[in-house]
Amino acid sequence: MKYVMLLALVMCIGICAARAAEEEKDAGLVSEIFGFDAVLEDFPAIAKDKKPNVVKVDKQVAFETMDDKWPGTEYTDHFYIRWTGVLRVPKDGKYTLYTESDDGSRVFIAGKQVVDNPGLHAMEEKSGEVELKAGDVEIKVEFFENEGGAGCKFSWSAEGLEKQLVPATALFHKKGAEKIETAQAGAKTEEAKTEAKTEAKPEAKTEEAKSEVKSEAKTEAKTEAKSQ
Ligand SMILES: [Ca+2]
Ligand SMILES: [Ca+2]
Repeated sequence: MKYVMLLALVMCIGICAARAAEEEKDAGLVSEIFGFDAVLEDFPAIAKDKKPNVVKVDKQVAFETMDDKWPGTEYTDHFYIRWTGVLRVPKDGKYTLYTESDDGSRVFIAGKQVVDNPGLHAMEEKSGEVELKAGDVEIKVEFFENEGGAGCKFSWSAEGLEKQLVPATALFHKKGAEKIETAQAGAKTEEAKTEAKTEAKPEAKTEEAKSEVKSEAKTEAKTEAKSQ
């Protein structure tokens, strides 16, 4: 009897833990975008402490090639994007992952490269195979745009799973992972370019940005207080 109760307790803890783990994730991958002021002909080496220029969450990586500004940014050319989060795998099996991109892209699963689609080109597809277990696995999709059109699409297929864009129901990120400080909160691209050249200053700028935010918040608070 004691054994049965203990078993039930262990199972309950297991289920609760699994639920908690699921609840700690939000939909979409975190998209960190880095702008460059020169040609970008390959994946750039990004220093660990380098702050992205723009951070957002994308439900899917499903961008047809475009000449316009990349959604949510001022960038048309010379930028790099890193999408990170987890891929929710429906069942155990061998999966084929694909990127179709303009220009280069690649995919890492649990730190291991699965798709290699380098170089400068119009929309071009490359794929790689990987054995996956049902559940969440760490994923990183990288993409860079030099000039001309820019697009990136991430798809998958497996036995019983027809090739398709990886759906929003399979892409998540750890709650709060999107709260990444950007290189210049709200600064315009031109300013960003100047700043990038004088790399010593970003900290000072950030402090300024913070105090601006604070004073704005105060003004708002006052206005609200008055209206009440
Ligand atoms: Ca472009
Ligand atoms: Ca291009």
